[in-house]
Amino acid sequence: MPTPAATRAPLRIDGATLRLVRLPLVTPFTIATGTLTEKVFPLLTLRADGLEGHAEGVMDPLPDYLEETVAGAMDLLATALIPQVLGQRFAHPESLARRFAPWRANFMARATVEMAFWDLWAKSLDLPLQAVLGGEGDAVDVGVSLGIGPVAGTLDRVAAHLAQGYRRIKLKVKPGHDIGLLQAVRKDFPDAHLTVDANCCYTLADSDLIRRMDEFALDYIEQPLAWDDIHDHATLQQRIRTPLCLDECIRTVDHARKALQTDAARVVNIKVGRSGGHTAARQIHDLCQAWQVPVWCGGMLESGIGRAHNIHLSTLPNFTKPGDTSSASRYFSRDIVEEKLECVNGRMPVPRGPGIGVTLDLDYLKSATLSAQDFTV
Ligand code: OSB
Ligand code: MG
Repeated sequence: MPTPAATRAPLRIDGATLRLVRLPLVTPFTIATGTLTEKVFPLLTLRADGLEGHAEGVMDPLPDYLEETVAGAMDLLATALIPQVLGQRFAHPESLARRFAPWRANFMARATVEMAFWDLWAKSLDLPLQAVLGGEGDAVDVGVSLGIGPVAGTLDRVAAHLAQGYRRIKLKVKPGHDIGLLQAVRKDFPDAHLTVDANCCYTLADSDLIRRMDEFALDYIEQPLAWDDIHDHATLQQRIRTPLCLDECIRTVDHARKALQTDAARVVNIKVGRSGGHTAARQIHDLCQAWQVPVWCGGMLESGIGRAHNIHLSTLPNFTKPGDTSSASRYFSRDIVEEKLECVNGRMPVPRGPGIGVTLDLDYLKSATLSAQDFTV
């Protein structure tokens, strides 16, 4: 529910800009399904009353994380989602999200519009996004997600990030790059908070192998099985001691409810950009809190715009495990926002100011923009 202070006369969306942006990654990022060397994403700006709200889409160019793609989302945004809200008045972001209710799935594309409106709406109230979401605090605990690479190099990266104060290390795994990696890392770092993320690359036929991960005292195992299979995760949880954490499987509040009811997730990774936006992300957060299931905020290698959204969301009370929102400089040599989003001793400061608290670096954004389309009423 909106807090009493967070109400206002309806805002009319009187313009929008949809850009396709490309940023090179400092180092390639490899997960079980493939390697990213650059980040290509839709960046949406919504306008009202002389204010602007921003958000980015978290889909990949290929449907290798979930089914959405950058090209598909750009088309859906331009032909359906943006026209559905342009010229319309909304008193609250929840009423905007309802405009998309008749349509199926496409939660990342929907989230792009919904999150841009949350930023705009918070700015219209002159409040930080965290305040209108119901979060508090100046900084959030974070860890890092380390992509797949040679074991020796991974050991060096684990050491370097622990030395920087990161609160947990998440290792990407895949068949053939799992037990041996864990043996090496656990031997050198006996006390580190360690997790693994399989990005859906195992099946129930690998239950014995996954059970061997119990001996490494992992905080949790993230998304070992198929992206759409809560049921099989529930079966797997009966066979292992380590808590399961779901990522890809949780795209709606209903998915979260089913996972909790079947004991398929004892931890939940909430990604606002994967779940239709802040309204649904907060509902998933609240539901997990009621079940006493801890959550943490995942990431999708976002630019400063998506990163700032993630940080604000992470200030809600049930985000009790370190998230993936690490320093922007780990991903990009230059970001499209003016502010530096850098961790201090494993804590990411919350950007100050209204809305998401970051501003576009328009010069650099221009050079990183592949296409731009303006929408007016
Ligand atoms: O599964 O969490 C994931 C990156 C791309 C696609 C999927 C995932 C990830 C990460 C990186 O783990 C998180 C981040 O540092 O932004
Ligand atoms: Mg994941």
